[in-house]
Amino acid sequence: MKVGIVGFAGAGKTTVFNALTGLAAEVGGYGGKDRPNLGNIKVPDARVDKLGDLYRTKKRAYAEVAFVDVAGPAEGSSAGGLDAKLVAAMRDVDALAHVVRAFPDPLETRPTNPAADIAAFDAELILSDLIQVENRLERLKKDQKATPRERDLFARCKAALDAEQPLRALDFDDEERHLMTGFRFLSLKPQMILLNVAEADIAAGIPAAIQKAAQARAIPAVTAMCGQVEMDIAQLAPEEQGDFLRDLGLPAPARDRFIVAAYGLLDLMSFLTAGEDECRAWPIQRGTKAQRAAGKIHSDIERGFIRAEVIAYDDFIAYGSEAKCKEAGKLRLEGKEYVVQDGDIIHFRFNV
Ligand SMILES: Nc1nc2c(ncn2[C@@H]2O[C@H](COP(=O)(O)OP(=O)(O)O)[C@@H](O)[C@H]2O)c(=O)[nH]1
Ligand SMILES: [Mg+2]
Repeated sequence: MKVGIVGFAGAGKTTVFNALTGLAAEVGGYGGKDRPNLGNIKVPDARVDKLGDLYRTKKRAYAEVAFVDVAGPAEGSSAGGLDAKLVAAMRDVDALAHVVRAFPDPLETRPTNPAADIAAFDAELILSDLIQVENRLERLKKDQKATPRERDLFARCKAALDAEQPLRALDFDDEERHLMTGFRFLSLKPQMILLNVAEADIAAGIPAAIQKAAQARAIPAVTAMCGQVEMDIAQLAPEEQGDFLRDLGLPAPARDRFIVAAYGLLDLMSFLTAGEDECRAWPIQRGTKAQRAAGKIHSDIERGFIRAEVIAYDDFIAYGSEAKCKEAGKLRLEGKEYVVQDGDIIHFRFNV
């Protein structure tokens, strides 16, 4: 699962990527760079920390999200538009984190207008999808084997795109989604907005107009950060970060909030394993059943699955230990069809 850090040139994508990863990819690279920056980022999870403290173990493992900073448009492409290569690269990711510039352009070539950029970016995605949908409809017209269902589906897509509506705003059933998977439509991908604000606006919150613009486009999450400041924080030694944040009046780096939001955007959640040797968060797709979830840990556990012993995280914290949860009847035995919930602490029983 991969989140693409996308947006117009100069919006601060690479800066944000550096802030997330603590790496130092070249910022302001407007031309010549073909290879995307790639990084795996740990999803902060206070539950893992708390369990680690209770079990007195230093070994803690977090879920991870892969982020890719798609290479910037080649030199000479217009400052506003999206480069074709960039559009193609976006097909490859599972969700889009759209970095929107809300700080003054250092080159002063373009005005700062985040609401307009949100719409303009979506218009590019919609146009790219529309071309594909129209091609598909043409072919379906000639294809004797095409079903009315499929024709209707793509006609419905075309009507929405013609009306400048992203596909993510429509409802599709499983069969329809299946018919569409090969296309990897850009406007169907879950999208969130990362408003890249000036240092002076760090504490200001998200303007209502931006919040509204996002909602109108079926974009569920907006987070704000100052990419530049976050990048500086990420490049400090951990023990220096606290002082720096205090000076800025920030409770925590904004990147944590952003990573957690991106994790949700991928429709991921975590179940937990806890013990003296390790406390760990395991990422699974929402709706995953117990036997499949077991396979995340090891294929042997999935194959030999007998049952899952489950304690909800909140119960564990309320009662303080596994033994006390058992006494209170808070340890549940679940079968392979059980749909795992976020924060379930699970011990799998299995045959070898
Ligand atoms: N003032 C300010 N400048 C920024 C911020 N984020 C990025 N920049 C500057 O904007 C320019 C483009 O940033 P970059 O990350 O390369 O943008 P990209 O083209 O989207 O990858 C660089 O000169 C950055 O230093 C920010 O939060 N505040
Ligand atoms: Mg860049």
